[in-house]
Amino acid sequence: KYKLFIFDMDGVITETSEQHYQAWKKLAKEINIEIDRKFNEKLKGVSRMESLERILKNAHRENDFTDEEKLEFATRKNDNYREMILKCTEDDLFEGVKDLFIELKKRDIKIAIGSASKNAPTLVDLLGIKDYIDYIVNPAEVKRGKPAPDIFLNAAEKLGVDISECVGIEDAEAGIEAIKSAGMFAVGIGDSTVLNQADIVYKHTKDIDLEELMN
Ligand code: B16
Ligand code: MG
Repeated sequence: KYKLFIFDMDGVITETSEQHYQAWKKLAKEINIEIDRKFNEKLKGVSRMESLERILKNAHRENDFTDEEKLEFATRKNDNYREMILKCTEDDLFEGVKDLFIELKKRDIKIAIGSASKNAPTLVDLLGIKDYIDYIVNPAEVKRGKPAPDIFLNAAEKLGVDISECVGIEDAEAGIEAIKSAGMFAVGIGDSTVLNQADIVYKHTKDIDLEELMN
């Protein structure tokens, strides 16, 4: 029935939102802006530059900086973030992910990563899952980020799989919206009341039931 599973990364196969938060918090502090964990929820699944825009806007500082300065802020944040994630190992992979990948491969189903993160290839390496992944979407290559469908459509196109044979797995509302507007089957990970646009929701990635999905 399905020939390609496209996984979001942050919140689906691992959790790097804390590192994103710490790196943004550090950068924000350097330009006299405070952010908290509640606000960080608004940055999940959002691209690096858009995250920075949201942080500045929230502090009413969006007109205080040149594009060049903003680029420097984003680079500084990313340097901090990369330093933090370099400590990631296979142990940081969510429970059940590896077994799920093995099961998908057994069924000859392709696996792609559809993350908004430009650091996805680094994390895939560190998490030790490179051998299972057929394709990692390069978010720099697609026009629009989530909730636009581009990231998911790009994976299907590159692997030559029909949209009707694709499943997208996401933990963020914007991600589910992206999968649905791509016309794919959407699996939500998290709270079913929040991810109410998804076709099916599991609390955790380890709860994904392939028998249920494939029948
Ligand atoms: P980078 P996902 C997203 O990952 C994160 O949730 C979001 O917080 C981050 O800003 C974005 O990636 C871009 O990341 O700065 O590494 O390019 O959930 O789409 O896997
Ligand atoms: Mg996510």
